[in-house]
Amino acid sequence: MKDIFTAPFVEEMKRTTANMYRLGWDERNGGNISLLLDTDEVAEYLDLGHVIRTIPIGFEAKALVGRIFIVTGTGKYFKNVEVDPETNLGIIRIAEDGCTAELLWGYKDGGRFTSELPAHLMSHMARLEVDPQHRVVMHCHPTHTLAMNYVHELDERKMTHTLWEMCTECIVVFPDGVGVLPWMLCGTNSIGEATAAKMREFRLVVWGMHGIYGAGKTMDETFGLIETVEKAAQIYMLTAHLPRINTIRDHELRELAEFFGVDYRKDFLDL
Ligand code: 2HA
Ligand code: ZN
Repeated sequence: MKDIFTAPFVEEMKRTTANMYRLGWDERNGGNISLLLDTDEVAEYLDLGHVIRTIPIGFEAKALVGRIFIVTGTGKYFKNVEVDPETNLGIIRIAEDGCTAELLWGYKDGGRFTSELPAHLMSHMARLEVDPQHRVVMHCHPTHTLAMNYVHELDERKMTHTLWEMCTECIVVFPDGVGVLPWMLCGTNSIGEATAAKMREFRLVVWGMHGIYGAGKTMDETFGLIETVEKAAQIYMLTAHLPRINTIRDHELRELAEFFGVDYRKDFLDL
């Protein structure tokens, strides 16, 4: 059996949480990540017959039975994952009943997965239906994206359009746009269901006045999506109070999308 502390997926969780913390996206216990793992790969590191304990997940995730995830812990700080992954992360398998998580590793202090597990698992189910290669769900509180929520309409067409205008690469990176939810109580099945409904259409979902969710095939893709939105939101916040003299026009956004061959939300442009 290989040493779990050297597993690429543990390394990736450590590296990503550290990056997000240093970017200021995950203050205190803010943010959470779940990564769908390959069962055969996990078997190289863990005895899959050994369940440490079981934890109820609070809803039924039938479509994920048998699937294994590495997930950040509730109340845990991203800044601490790097130094103590076994306390701050856990590897769980969705049990046969679809309602229980079997802990295979981690949450060493008796902890459990993020309170946002409903939003994560429901988003995984939604994304896997539209993209079998999907693997990652990531949530955080990026500063400028959050600031933008207070001064920009929480409308997905308008917000996507504004973000696309802020950096040339935006429409190429997230041609599917950004879904937007109003402020909702977090940690609930309801916000999970609302997030998953948006995830059928978008890989990015803004939680009004809270933060953002990203989904992707890899950690880099997902991180890159959020990073690009955050950069655009930063440009917006640096310029929103100034007279706008120049902008990228809608016909130029279309030109970009067509040149790079991306399937973009044509209904989000005024052409
Ligand atoms: O886990 O970010 O939304 C802390 C949060 C809740
Ligand atoms: Zn949050």
